[in-house]
Amino acid sequence: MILRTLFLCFLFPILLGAQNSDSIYVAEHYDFSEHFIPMRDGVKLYTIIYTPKDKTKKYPFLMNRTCYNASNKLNYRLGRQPSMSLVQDGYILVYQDVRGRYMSEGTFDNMRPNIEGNKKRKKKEVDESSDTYDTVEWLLENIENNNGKAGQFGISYPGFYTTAALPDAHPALVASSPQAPISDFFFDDFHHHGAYLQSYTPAFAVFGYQKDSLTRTPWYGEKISRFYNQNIPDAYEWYLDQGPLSNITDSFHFDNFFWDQIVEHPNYDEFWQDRSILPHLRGIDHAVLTVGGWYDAEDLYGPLNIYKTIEENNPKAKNKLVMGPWTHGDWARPTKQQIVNHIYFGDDISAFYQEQVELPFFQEHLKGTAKAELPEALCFDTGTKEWKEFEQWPPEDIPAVTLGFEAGGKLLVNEKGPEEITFDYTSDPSRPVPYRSVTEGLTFTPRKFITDDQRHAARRPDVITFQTDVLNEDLTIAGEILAELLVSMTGTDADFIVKLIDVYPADHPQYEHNPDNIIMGGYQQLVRHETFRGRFRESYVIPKPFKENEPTWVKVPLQDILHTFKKGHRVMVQIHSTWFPYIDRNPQKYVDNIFKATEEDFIKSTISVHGASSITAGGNAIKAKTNKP
Ligand code: PG9
Repeated sequence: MILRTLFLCFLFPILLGAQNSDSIYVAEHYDFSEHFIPMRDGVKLYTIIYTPKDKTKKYPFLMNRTCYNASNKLNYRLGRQPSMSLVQDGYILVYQDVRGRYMSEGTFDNMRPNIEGNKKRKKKEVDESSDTYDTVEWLLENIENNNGKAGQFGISYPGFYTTAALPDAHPALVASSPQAPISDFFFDDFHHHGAYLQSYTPAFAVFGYQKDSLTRTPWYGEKISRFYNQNIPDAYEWYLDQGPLSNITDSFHFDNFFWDQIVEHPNYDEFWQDRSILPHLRGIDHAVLTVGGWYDAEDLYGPLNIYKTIEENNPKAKNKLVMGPWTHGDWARPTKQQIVNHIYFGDDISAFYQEQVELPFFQEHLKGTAKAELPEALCFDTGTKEWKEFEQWPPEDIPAVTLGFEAGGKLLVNEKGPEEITFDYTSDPSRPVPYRSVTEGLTFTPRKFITDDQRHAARRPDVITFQTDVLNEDLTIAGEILAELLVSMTGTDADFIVKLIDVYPADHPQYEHNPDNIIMGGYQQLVRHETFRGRFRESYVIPKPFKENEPTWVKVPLQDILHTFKKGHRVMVQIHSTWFPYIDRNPQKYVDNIFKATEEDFIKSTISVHGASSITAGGNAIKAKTNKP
């Protein structure tokens, strides 16, 4: 016993390197094993399994399938996935490299399309659903001391794998938590309604890796590493200096199959449609807890639309939604103070979620040791900074508001503006609207902009800005937002960026937690934004140029919010047509594929937004007025 204590207290941490107490806990309470699990087509998937040492009880499986290297979970370093609340509650923890990634055999396919078909166990075709099915079957038969039940969770791309297991799920799979899941790559991550997120370009590094190599370490490729490793103090100027996206293709074209897919499929063609998991979310009868962050700049479309699609198509599913004041994956981090850029939302918000939401969810469905009593939708109001419970999402008992535009930059509430006026600006792709209020270096993916101050944009002539009078009472907007813009232009193509902004009163006090000592008086906090590439206004599949100076409707669906604009604040809307380098520049002269546009294609365009335009904010605004996702 003395030697064991000595090992654990002194030698073990040294052996594990500077491991934290979590790793020591895992090593003390779990046994580790590695496996190559055979799928129905013979391909073997590398799987790491941690089984509780205490054999007096039987445990459910809790599985995480990933394209980001299961080997990161070696040496008891689980990286807070799942949370320590779950680790201490005791589960058989399973981490698997998906087909064709890292140590697993087979060929990787980006967002591998789901193969429709009941009970795939009788079919030889494979997809993520059948791979998960076969994995659960093998675990039940080969891992001792299991209680016959399996759960799964995943954040981001792993969240897609969690979702992709839902159709034709194994009967033992009874609890799933897709967290910031990708649902459709044409609306998540790299694209926003057809516009490319240029600031995301370094993120391709995670896919600069050779498809078929059996390796524990990623291979980023020499050229993409240039993006990944260099110190660029001003991404706005650097990307502008790069010129059109076609120059970026030349920079790291041969290292990256994913970039080639983006470039060769600029429209919502079958390549992207086949990879959306949304059309397959049927026949689901087990518990699903979908989690997202209101400030998740990578995957916000995914959690909202996966929850809504399951809700619409699966009456038997015990389908819940949690939306917190988080950026990508914050809820899984041990963050004490939840701060997004300069905005402080409160303490222990992630701990609350881990201990009071996620843990009881899995305990209830995998062990029967708790009754989670979760509401249908648990959503954080980012204005009042408090959790609110809803019987449905979007709620129908909070009325949607209509926002209209009047001369002089007046934003009207529940009133449309005069149709005869127009609001004109000249959009110049050589001097695009910066997406940050400060100079920012190269980012792996964009984050801080999402609650950033918008005063730098409000002062630009190529941004049209409208704001309400000072609110004399709180105004809560809950649900979807749809901007219906009647526009005309001297060019033949354009993007439309629509922003909803919370304007603080001039005397707003500083925040308690304000590491950058930002003056909050007059702060114009971005609440929600969206970019719509106008060529897709009639169809994401068949883009269409604009006719010069012909008034044309463009409907811009913004992601849901739950935000109370407090008494004394104002509501602001900004509309413009460049937002750089967050969004790639639209040449504004129609070309078939903007990824292949050349310098000569880029033109200035005078754009008019007509007074008939308006925004509907709240409830099912998008669903009610469009047939688009
Ligand atoms: N959705 C995020 C991502 C996807 C693809 C490339 C880079 C990032 C994620 O999985 O984190």
